[in-house]
This record gives sequence, C-alpha cells and structure tokens, in this order.
Amino acid sequence: MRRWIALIAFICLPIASAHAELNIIDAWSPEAPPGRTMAGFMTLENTGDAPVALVDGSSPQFGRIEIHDMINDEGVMRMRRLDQLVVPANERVELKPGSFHIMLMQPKTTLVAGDAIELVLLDDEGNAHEVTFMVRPR
Ligand SMILES: [Cu+2]
Repeated sequence: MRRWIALIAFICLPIASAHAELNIIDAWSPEAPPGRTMAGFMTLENTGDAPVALVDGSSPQFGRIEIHDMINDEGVMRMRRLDQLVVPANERVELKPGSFHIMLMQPKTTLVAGDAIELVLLDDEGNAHEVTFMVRPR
C-alpha cells in the first residue's frame, strides 16, 4: 500500500508542478495614424516552472494579430512573423521597439493616446492570456 502511494505521488508531482503563470507588465502601444497597423510592447514574466509558448492572438479592435521579431538582414532591419514566442520558466521576455512585438493589424477603429487595446494571447496549450495595451503618444 505504501509503495502505491509513493508511486502515485511520483507520477502526480511533475503534472502538478508544470503550472505556467504568465504576468503581463507595462503593456503599451504607440499612437499611429488612423487605419495604420499598430505595435504592442510589454514585458512577459513567467513565474511558473514550465515554459509558455505564445502562438496566436486576437482582439475585437483589430482584424489580425501577429507575433513579430526584428532581424538584421544585411544591415537592414526587417520584421519577421514568428510561429511562436517562448517565455522560458522563471524568466522574462521583453517586447520593445526594435525587437519582439505584437503586430496589431487591420484596425477597426481609430485609437488615440489614452485608449485601451484589449488582446487575448493564446499559448500552445490553449490557455488564454489577457493583455490591455495602453495607447501612448508617439
Ligand atoms: Cu511587426
């Protein structure tokens, strides 16, 4: 009997500990001319002990959301769409100008400084992570 309890505890422990907690810190977006694609920046903090892989996003205020990176292509900075953005366990990933960012495409309304952009990011396990970007003057 004791052996069974030990075995069950052994099996359950990794599952119970694989708990992903993602904190969204200082989410903001620079104001853009009406109708133009916008960018979302923030710091993602994973306080869990399993990596979180963000794979998709959606917003009622935009027609399309993509996760982007910037790469140096022979001296020219270019944006590149990522299939996933991984936040390792117990680490932070910074989304900032010139680096990782959320591409907010096909705006449905004009958003000005002080407005809020509501976004849901999905990870590869189907968990939804809510983000509110505050629009700031450029
Ligand atoms: Cu981009």
